[in-house]
Amino acid sequence: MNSSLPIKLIQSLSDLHPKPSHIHFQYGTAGFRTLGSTLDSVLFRVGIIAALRSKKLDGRTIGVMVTASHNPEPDNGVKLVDPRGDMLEAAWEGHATTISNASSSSDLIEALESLVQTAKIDLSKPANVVYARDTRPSGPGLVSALEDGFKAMSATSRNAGVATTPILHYLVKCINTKGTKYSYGDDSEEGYYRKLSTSYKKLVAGKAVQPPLIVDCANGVGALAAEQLNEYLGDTLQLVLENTSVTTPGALNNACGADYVKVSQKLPPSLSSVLKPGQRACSLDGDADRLIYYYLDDRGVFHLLDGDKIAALVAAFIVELVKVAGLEDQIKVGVVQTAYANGASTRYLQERLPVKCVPTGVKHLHHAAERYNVGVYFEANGHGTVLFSQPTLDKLTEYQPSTPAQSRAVEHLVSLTELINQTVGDALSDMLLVEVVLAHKSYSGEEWNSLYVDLPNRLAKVSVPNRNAFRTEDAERRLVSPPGLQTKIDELINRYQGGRSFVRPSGTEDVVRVYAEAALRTQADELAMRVAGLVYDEAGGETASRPK
Ligand code: G16
Repeated sequence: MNSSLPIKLIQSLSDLHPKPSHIHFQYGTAGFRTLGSTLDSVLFRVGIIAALRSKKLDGRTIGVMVTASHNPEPDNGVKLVDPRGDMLEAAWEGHATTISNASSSSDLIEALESLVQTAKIDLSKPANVVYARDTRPSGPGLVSALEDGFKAMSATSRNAGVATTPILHYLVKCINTKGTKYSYGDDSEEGYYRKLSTSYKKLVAGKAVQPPLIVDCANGVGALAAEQLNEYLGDTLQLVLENTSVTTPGALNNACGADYVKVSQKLPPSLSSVLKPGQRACSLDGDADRLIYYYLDDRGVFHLLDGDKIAALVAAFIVELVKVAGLEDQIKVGVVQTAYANGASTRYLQERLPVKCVPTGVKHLHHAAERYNVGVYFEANGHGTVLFSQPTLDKLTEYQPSTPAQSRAVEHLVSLTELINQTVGDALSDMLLVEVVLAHKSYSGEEWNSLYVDLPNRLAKVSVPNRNAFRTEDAERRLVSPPGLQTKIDELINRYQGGRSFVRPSGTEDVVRVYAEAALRTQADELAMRVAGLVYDEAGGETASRPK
């Protein structure tokens, strides 16, 4: 067996994928993400890194997802998935950044040799990877660069084709748990649809069938998956799929999808003639890992049911089931949010449950949620899931209920553990979860929305020459750099009743993000624009774009 890097092979393949000299790549909030046309060398190198990560973990299968999720269509990206189906270990994000920036093939080999040494990788171990891509036009070309990376390391690879990000995470976990007592499911797309639809049917058995649900698929890969899921659901839930044009150039995430709805706080224009007052609708994002619900009231006014509202709905439902099951002393539920969580949601949840605030990025929320018996995590943008710890799963299987009501509640909890994609936020799994709770509570969108009243809020973004000049602390709620800017922001906040605002660099787009909320809509808008103005001035005016 070979115990050194195949230098000649790497060198010759790497020469086919030169790094553009003017770009610095960074493994950010959700992997590498930038203009698809610049990512060829990154994909090749990620292929090698995935193989090395697998070797480091004794040949366990690593996932690679080629997607830029909510970003505009010309962007693309790539992220690595660890064997449990969760995000790449943080230390390796640094390795990935270093390796992606090696300027020549020989520098690349030097960087790889250094990683092999520092991470103590036994190169004689096998390398196994599974990969997928979303529907972006740049996807096929980038995938072939990725495959060259696998080839350079003689990795065994499985192509999962065009799939949603959560399906890829699901496959990774299934492959790595296959044949063990922790088997997560059948490692196929069909296995995924079967697992979700079977548990959904169990959970809604005996409940009135919900009226059809309108699903805005963002013209992305979620359209293909939702179509499949619709068939498995049969007449237990009818999904009316909209924005399903996966091959129309420029359509992806354009004036539709979860990010559009959340940021603009309005209906995708394409739904205006489709959605009737009182009807439920939801939007997925470009790779179907985020979900936002909404409805129009009797007067046709739009109401948003975002990730915070999903967290409140779901957490309350699980707490109630745990209580009915007679397990409230043994199973503790906690919630994880980020600074973007609406202040009203945080207050609502804190009155009922432990709540933790962490920096943006599913990886941060996921790790914090793992510390609870049941950890409910959702970003306000609709990205999230629920994690049941292994001891909790064991407890649910071993528990001997003493009444029929307890028994039913435990069965429901067990079915929820099957319905929820516990590897990562999953729009389709989360959608079924929401539908289960609505069916059980007989809630309309309006009743769900009335759990608490959102504080008016506004998101804005400012393009700046160097977003890394903006550094934060306290779970991104305060800026430490540029010096003095936080003091100016604080002074502004103090002028607005119920004012809260923060500024942070995006990890997925080349912008600085601004969030603001206040007691009144006009004030939230004004505060956001004024804070964005401060960022714009600080960044040097001329080279920054006007806040949007
Ligand atoms: C990704 C991350 C999310 C994050 C979002 C925005 O979502 O997975 O956790 O909230 O980017 O991040 P940022 O504000 O740093 O740009 P997605 O759906 O685009 O993969």
